[in-house]
Amino acid sequence: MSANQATKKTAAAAAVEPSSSTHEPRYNPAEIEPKWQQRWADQPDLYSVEPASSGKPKYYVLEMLPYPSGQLHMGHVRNYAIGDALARYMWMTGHNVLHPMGWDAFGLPAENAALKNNTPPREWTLQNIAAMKRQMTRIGLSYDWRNEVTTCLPEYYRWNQWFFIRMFERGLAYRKKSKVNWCPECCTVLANEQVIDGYCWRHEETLVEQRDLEQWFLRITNYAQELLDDLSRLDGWPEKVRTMQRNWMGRSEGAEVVFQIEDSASAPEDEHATTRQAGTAVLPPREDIRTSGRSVTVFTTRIDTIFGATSIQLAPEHALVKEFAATKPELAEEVSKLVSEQKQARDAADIGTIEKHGVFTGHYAINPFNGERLPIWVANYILLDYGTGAIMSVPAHDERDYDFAKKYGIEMRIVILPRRTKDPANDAEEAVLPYTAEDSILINSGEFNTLGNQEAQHNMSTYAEEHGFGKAKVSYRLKDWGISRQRYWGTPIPMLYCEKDGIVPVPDDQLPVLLPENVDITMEGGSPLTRMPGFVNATCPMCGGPARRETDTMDTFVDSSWYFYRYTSAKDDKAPFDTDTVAYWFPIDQYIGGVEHAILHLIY
Ligand code: ANZ
Ligand code: ZN
Repeated sequence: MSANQATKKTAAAAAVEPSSSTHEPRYNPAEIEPKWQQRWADQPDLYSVEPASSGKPKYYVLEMLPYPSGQLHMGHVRNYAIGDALARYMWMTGHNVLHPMGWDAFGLPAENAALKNNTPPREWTLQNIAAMKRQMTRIGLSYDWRNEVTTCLPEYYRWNQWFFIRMFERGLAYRKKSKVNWCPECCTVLANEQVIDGYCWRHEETLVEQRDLEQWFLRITNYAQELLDDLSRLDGWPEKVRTMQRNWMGRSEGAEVVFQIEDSASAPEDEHATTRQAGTAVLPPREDIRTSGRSVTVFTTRIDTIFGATSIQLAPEHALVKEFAATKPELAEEVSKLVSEQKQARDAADIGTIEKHGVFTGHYAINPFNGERLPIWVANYILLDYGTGAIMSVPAHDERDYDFAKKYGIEMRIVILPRRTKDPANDAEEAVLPYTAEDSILINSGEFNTLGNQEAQHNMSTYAEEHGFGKAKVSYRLKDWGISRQRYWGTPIPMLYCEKDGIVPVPDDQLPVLLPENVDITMEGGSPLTRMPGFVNATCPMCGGPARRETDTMDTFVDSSWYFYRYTSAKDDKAPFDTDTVAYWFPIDQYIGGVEHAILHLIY
């Protein structure tokens, strides 16, 4: 503001408030703020919760907890000013208010800062917390600091470990092979944030690969339907957020159908397969077919189109492909190309859009609805970890199958038409493919002809179930939550590996498994924990023999998946929280946070 403007403004103010001086500024922060800050500091309980016995109605204001980067930014102030105003309003209207704050204090930036400035992650983090807390206090945010939560301290993360072991005991925490980002130059696993457009952040010319590593998962898919159903109980949440969550869980109603695989030794000399390279056409049913005893199960949302299936497509890493390739080196080679194409696509969404490639396996499956022989292909657009990793391909009625079939000359057969169809033969002739409408009627589908697609889906699923080759099935996009990180600054996963007893949890009375300090953080060779014999070498609680300690740490979303319970009794050292106190404060009356957390953080 220029001096001139300032004078004008003061003069205007003076006009409405004649008592204030024209020369003194009306608001002098340097004078007035320290005065009130001191008054607040003199009353440390000013914003503390009262006991339930106060008889006042309770009100829980929860704000997303910040990552302690070192300085508040305007985004924080915007979010926290809302919570502050609300909490004050609730106090003034006679409520018992819980208005807590904490620090989402584990995570990669602390390790990067440690590398850069040679400060240990713990020290760097705690300094940042102190600085941000000073700022919050200075702007007068009304927090109950008695219930402060700092996720990187053992008082907190011991309960992550305790929860993990409880989940392990119930089969909800488990290990399986899964893909990680691997930089062949660094020889280490990279976090997603360290992969920039598919390249290593430290090696601009090195493409990051996907490698299989044994990792820990939480079985959140057990709760997919419950999560979805309960979205309708989230009154007052923006519809946008609920829609994002619904899409993330991605419920699909469809069917699984089992196709028997033909015994290739018994298969007749097949001119289609040999002369036209790859079994381009569907072959008619044969009386003398023998099956190999093997089968492939597909997931489809359009079982009503099954008479239009003209091939089976497998994900490149499907178990059956490995079997087929074991005796066929040419196939193995082609498949490994498809696998690496998928690896270079960054995520599932990309896989759907990459240039489609595939290879014929030389094997056939039998359509259980009409006995036709369908060539089995491997295709790069089929995901291993959705549905069953295998599909029936219906090129006349599916975009991706259409592109693929067109490229490889695979037959297309029309089996659905618009309901208004009077002359199916003619309309089929004139149909523009792919014809993908939901609302349609069946043709070329044997006893199911003329049914509407909904009825057909129902009848065909039932038919498959009655004949023992399929059933109605719901699939979800939601996947189990991979929580292993090959990093230092996180909660150690409290598990041991014993040669004799296998995977053994750390006994409760040995918790917390402390994260060691004085660690040499370098990027070389994965997590620094693997290079600390004092951490890795442990004793098996079952047999007393030597055991190796798990060196993976937990994803920081584990920390932020339950901090809002901890706020209700943050100093409890007997339990993660007290159920009576939680029962009093919950449900949270108002949550304030950014929409960027609508999925992942808020779902976990
Ligand atoms: C045959 C079919 C015919 C299909 C048709 C669609 C249309 P949503 O709705 O997303 O669940 N599919 C199944 N598993 C797959 C996988 N692992 N990778 C790639 N595609 C897969 O999609 C379900 C449909 O996506 C399934 O239904 C299957 O193609 C395909 F006219 O089966 B459908
Ligand atoms: Zn043992």
